[in-house]
Amino acid sequence: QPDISSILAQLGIAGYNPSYSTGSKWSHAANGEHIHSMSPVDGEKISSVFAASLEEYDHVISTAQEAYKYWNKVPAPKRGEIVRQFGDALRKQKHALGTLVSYEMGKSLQEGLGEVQEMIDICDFAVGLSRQLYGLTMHSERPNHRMYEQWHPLGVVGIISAFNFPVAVWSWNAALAWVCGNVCVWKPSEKTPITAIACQRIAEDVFAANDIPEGVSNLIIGDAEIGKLLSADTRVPLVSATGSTRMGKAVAMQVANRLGKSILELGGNNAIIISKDADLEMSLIGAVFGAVGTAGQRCTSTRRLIIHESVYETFKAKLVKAYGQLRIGNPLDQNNHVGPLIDKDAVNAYLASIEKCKAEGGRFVVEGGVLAGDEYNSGCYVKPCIAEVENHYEIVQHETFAPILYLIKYNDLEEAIALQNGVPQGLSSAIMTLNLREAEQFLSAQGSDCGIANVNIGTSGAEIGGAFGGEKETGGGRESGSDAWKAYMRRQTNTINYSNTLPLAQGIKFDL
Ligand code: UN1
Repeated sequence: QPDISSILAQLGIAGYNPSYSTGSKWSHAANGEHIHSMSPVDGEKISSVFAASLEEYDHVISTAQEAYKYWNKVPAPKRGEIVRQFGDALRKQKHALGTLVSYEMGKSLQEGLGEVQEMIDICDFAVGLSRQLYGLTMHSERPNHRMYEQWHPLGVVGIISAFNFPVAVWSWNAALAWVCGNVCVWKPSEKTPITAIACQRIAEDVFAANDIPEGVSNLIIGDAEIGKLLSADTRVPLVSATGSTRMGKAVAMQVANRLGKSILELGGNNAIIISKDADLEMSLIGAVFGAVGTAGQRCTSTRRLIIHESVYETFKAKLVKAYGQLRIGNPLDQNNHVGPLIDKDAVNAYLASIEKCKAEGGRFVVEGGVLAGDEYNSGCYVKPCIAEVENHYEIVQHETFAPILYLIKYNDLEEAIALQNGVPQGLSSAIMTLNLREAEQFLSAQGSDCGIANVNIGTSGAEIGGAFGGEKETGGGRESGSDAWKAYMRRQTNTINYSNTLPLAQGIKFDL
């Protein structure tokens, strides 16, 4: 077991039990409700924090608004320089933070470190971006006129993140939002507040070292109530939310009600099509990692395999064999493949899904179950399982955040694509094939309807350079790379007349 108290000390958060932070000041609420962070690894309490009160929430937002007045005047490349320093600070703390992510969330140490690497990568991306917030120039139809567009920051950006990527998803939003000139208010999952505190500490030291006033990076602890406040608050022009479709719909409706902007990154129900022309060894690694990695708790986790009937039995046998070799246990032990689920509620949801699947006619070829014994004391360790199902089962249409993999048989590619698209969610998708025609058909407009479509790669493990997000019930938002930054800014079209007359557009005459 890692020495968690020395890790908390190294991260500078030993004895921190806040309800919020605006940067330099950490509030230790006297009367807020306690939130205990329990590790799913061993069931031990890591530390406690407090839910922020309404007054504290208001204080955070007004501090952020004040900071915005300063921050939007800092030139973008200078903002990028500060984000560069933040990335460097993360490099120094990569091991400590990655270990804490693994211990608080339960993902493998490799994945915890990988998550911090994603944070570093997005900082590098944002630094470059800080000199590339480009607008277009257009030719005006009027003589001696110039037309162009520029991008301005929005103001206070609310970030609601989920437990499964407790630090990386915040950084995708925050690093871009900062270089764009916004200030951020982060509400992390109440299941993983300690890693959030660690990130905020790292960020605030960097801002302070650059004499930036408090309020550019803000953290607020709480449950769905804080999410509701952010969603309804006209002082928060953009809310970026990651989590369940149910949560996202609530956020979307609140934000839309005031015509605010939102970026939604919600549930996935990701499938890999395994074609008759697939490299089955490669497919096996992609499928198993996608299904059991992070104990099936990624939005991009592989939930369904749509397998060609000619390779179905062979591939099923390979899967069953591979699942037999999986080592489940402490995620900090690098010999293990699969760690725990986040908490006992998640275990119950997993068990309920298995029951529902059986009731609908699903046949389990690898049985699930909760593990018992010393090593599994937290009660959160479950067996990854596999069921043969029909795509239309209600449970198959639903995202269960657990390592339950569904197998579906197909015989022609159009049918496979229809099955892959035949769910309410639209995040990630993949085809395993060495056949160019199949690959291109899958990527065409008649192919996958998801935000992410891969060939000969699984559904999870996206790089930060691409835009990340999906369609339909996944929410439609895009975060991270490509031009996702535009969602954090407002576009302004500017037309300038340098003639000595006032010609009107469309040739309209208006003489006085
Ligand atoms: C998520 O599960 O919310 O593609 C994000 C991946 C990661 C991000 C997942 N880079 O699996």
